[in-house]
Amino acid sequence: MQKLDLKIINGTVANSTETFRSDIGIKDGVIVAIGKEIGDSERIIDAKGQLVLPGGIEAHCHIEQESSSGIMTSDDYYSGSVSAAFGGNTCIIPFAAQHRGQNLHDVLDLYHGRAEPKSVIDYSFHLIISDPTENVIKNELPDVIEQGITSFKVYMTYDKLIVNDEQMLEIMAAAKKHGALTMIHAENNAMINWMSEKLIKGDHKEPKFHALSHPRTAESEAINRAVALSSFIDTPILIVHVSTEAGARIIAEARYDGHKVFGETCPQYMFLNSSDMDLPEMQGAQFCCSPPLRDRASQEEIWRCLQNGTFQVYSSDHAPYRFDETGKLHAGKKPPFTKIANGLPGIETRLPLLFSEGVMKKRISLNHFVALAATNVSKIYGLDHRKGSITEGKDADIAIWNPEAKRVIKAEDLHDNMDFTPYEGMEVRGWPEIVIQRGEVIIEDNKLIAERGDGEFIHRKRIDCTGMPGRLAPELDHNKNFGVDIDF
Ligand code: DUC
Ligand code: ZN
Ligand code: ZN
Repeated sequence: MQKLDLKIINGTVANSTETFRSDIGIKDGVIVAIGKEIGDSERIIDAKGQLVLPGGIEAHCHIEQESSSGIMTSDDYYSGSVSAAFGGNTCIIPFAAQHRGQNLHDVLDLYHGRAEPKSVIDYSFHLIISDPTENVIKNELPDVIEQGITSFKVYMTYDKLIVNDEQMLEIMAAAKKHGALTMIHAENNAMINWMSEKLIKGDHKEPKFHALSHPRTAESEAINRAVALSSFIDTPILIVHVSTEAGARIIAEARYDGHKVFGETCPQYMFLNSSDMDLPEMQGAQFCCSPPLRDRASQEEIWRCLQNGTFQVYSSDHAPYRFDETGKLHAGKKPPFTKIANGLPGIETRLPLLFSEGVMKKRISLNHFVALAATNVSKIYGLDHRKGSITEGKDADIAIWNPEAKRVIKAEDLHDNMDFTPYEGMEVRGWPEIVIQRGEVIIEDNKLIAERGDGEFIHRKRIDCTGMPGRLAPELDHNKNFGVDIDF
């Protein structure tokens, strides 16, 4: 028997479908043995009383990214990945953003150049598409997919990012043809602009009015439209950061009807609500994100939709803008809510919050937690050949959780480059105390052991829809449309 590099003994191991007592053997960065009596090892970690889980995969975060108004996130690939690792993650999928006029190859070169020398954990990118020219659709998108970037995000709002319905169809059709997934920021732009204008004209400019300016119906209308467009051509989509029950219900119904629709929600819609925005001075700006925080009843509804499987993905949507002139207050000390940078930090707190409020309070099972932390994302985003479960042959990406650890969340203890956390003062039970990436311990005793650039780019698989229900609209179906072949 070959000598192992690392062995984790006496722990309780959990995947998304089962929990079992076992030792785990690691060699050359890969899990090579699961069981008892698996041989000698250079190093042994005793995980008695601990939970041995797959490393988290954070599938929605904004790192070293310029917003469409030109504001840079406060985290670069070093601080962002370090913070992710301290929160139990071993892989991140941030966005590489195309701004109008940019070539996708240049965008990717830029983001590879940012991530490669700095990321301490493995990474991929989703590509934001804001300028779907013919060349982008016909040549650049297929190239990018070939390079292992198999998901794109499109925006139905924001004047500088928005794509119209026809452009969405073009992007979705290209994604279908070449095996990619389209992620959608679904909010009706006109409703938001209309409400914002009315509020500002009425002198309702404080941060809390941001929530009113993004009506619930703006979200559900856009989700409905996105589902109609994608099911028309029968291609998978994922609606990101869903904040309303109405939106979740459309996703649930679409899935019930056999359409390839996935849903994501985020901690801010489960642990925060719009009353948090009603703070003196500009402090409510810390809670401005899009879609916005909703009320307490919505929090419960979002929890329910997480429990019942309407959301397969749970991501932080970490969008770190500091509470100063580099971020939230880039447009002055007292800007109207329309000029406050949108987004909340949360890459380090995503999993501890869900573990504490979900697993420890018995709202979700440990296996469901693992599914949301890593496994579902690995399958949906084409990473499951490498990551997402504790299985022989997969990367040894593991987080060892102490379920009894108690912590109070404080900005000063977190490792991102932020000056606040919206979860300040919340008490959590359970924390990932040892984090292992491809067999190397990267976090231990509350210390970072990994070096800048230790993370690797992960080439993702094409999205395979085999086994997913779905059907083309009759107008596109050769057998039902007088035999016409529509080329798309
Ligand atoms: N959309 C995001 O996905 N993140 C932050 C802000 C936004 O509008
Ligand atoms: Zn978004
Ligand atoms: Zn986001």
